Amino acid sequence: MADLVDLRSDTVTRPTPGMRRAMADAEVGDDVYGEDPTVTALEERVAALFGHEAALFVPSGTMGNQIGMRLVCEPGQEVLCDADAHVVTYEMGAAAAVFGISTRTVVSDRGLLDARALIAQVRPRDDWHLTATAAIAVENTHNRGFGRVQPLGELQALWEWSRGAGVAVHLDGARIWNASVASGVDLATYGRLADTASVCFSKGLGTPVGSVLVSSAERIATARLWRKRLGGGMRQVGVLAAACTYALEHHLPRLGEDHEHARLLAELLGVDPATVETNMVVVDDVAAPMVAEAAKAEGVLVGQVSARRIRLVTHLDVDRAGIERAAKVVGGLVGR
Ligand code: TLP
Repeated sequence: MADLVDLRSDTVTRPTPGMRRAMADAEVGDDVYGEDPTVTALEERVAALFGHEAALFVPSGTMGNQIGMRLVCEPGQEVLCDADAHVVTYEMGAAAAVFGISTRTVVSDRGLLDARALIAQVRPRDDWHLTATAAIAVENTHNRGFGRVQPLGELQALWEWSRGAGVAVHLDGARIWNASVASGVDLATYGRLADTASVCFSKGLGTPVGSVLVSSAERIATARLWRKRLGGGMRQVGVLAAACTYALEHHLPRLGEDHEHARLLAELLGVDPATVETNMVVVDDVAAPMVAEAAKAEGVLVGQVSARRIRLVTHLDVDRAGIERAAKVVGGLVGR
């Protein structure tokens, strides 16, 4: 059988030979002592890219999100977000389980940020009865929203309102790179519309691990304590930071290819192209477990989002031939 085409997620990529060499060559030190030069350089670079003062290298997007939210929300206060947000869907209830943070959700149209709808739900800090809304979490691109890019106008409207209201904005930017490539909006513009932002290298950028949390210098100093407390203090971790630096230089510039592949896949599967803004293709009204199993038997892996929905995510380990093969296999199974 030809090589497996794994479209379950863009997290499944393996480090390329060039990335492995960069990892092997990395200068390292003990990062808990703040002595790993490769980590420090990455943190400085990412902070600058997103227009923030400081950054912290963390093991995962989940840790970046959860510490990011904790920096702007006290136990007993709430974070408001949309009902399909990763932070409340796929992070194992961490905000409540780990930090005592309450979350409240607003139903959205496939993840689309609606600043007014969120603002309308915000609860004040000075009421004796209510759980105060300390922060709003935004996801860009939106995972369960089929990789949708959030409209810049909505992000700006939320940010401008939040300054007067004293409510913080956290950005789950696991795939902010895809948003930037698709929209042409630069990373710093997105970064400046958030108090805290978590960005991932282990999705479209293809590293084996690694996320970075950006914010003010003061908040990042606190984030460093939280990371250690959670067991996320890492030692000679420049080997991983080097993979991230490599990815910024070699994989970020090619990310548009993944979007082209997603569009091609959608076209071949007869999926509405309007639903494909970045690197995800979602097919609805299918018997997801059956399709996933039968596709696997033919060497194509797809993600099951629900009983009736599959997700196919393009990434750096899948080329055009792989996309065509996947389309043939999956198209045959879903009758499109
Ligand atoms: N998403 C994963 C799964 O958890 C669903 C995937 O395969 O898409 N924010 C967003 C928007 C994400 O999509 C993810 C990962 C994360 C955060 C968490 O990143 P990790 O897995 O590094 O904790």
